Amino acid sequence: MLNQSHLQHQITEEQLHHFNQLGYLIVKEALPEDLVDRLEKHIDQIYQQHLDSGYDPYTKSGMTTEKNFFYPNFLGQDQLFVNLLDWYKTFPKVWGILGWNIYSYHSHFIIIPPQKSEGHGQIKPLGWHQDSGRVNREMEGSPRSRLSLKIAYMLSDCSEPDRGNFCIIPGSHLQNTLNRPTDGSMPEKAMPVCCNPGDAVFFDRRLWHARSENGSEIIRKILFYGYGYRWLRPKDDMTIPERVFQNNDPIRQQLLGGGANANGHFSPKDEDVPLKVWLEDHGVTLN
Ligand SMILES: O=C(O)CCC(=O)C(=O)O
Repeated sequence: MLNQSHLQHQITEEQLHHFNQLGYLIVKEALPEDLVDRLEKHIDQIYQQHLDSGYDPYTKSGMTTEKNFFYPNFLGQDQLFVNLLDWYKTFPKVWGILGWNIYSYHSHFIIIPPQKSEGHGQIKPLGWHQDSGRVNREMEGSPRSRLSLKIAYMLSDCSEPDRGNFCIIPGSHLQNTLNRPTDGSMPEKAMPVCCNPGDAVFFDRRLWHARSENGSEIIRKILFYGYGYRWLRPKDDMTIPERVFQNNDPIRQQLLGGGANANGHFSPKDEDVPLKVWLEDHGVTLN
């Protein structure tokens, strides 16, 4: 439920400038320690179930020897995950960047256990990419349009490099292509994001980013929440149980993909976008 705390955590001019110029923004201590612990327990349980069954939900086959774990579409798994959709320290910055005609089109979490293989430490190219797959081929323009962003919530300690850090190239969201060194080393200006548990990293979908190897003893855990415009198709199957959907207020229902009809994704009426109504009622005017 949105309240005064949300209004106090709206994006500042300086933060917006940072995000627009560099394609990312770090919000320190976005989540309190006890919430990080609870979230971590929940994803650990899901991970353990898959370790026990040996099934990898991403590849839809067996787990790899590294036991890396990419778990998409997790919102409907627990109310705790839904609660983060409109978290007071982060969500106001989402509406400050994208506006009010938005929802969560995609969520996933990624766990990377310490890598024990002999190959660790050798230079291997990272999987640098922009989000949204074919959009980056089929959409015209340079730079292409932003369309969406993600928030990465750190659940494990990534305050030093080599802990499976999320890696980015600041400012690269404005370039459609990336020069990758042929020897596999990091592209120019690439850097690991070093953050503590509870920190949140916002990033523009166009920002070139990659996950890196985990040479530490710490299991790397990050939750990713994607937000995009309501006319953007979901990337997830959006298997939100009806019970979970109904148990949430209209703004969360909007964020879970609710709306009166298809046309309302493009030309929303107030009933499609309770977030807009709430913002207007509280004196926040956005385009
Ligand atoms: O796990 C990571 O650090 C990278 C995640 C990623 O590439 C993505 O969310 O698109």
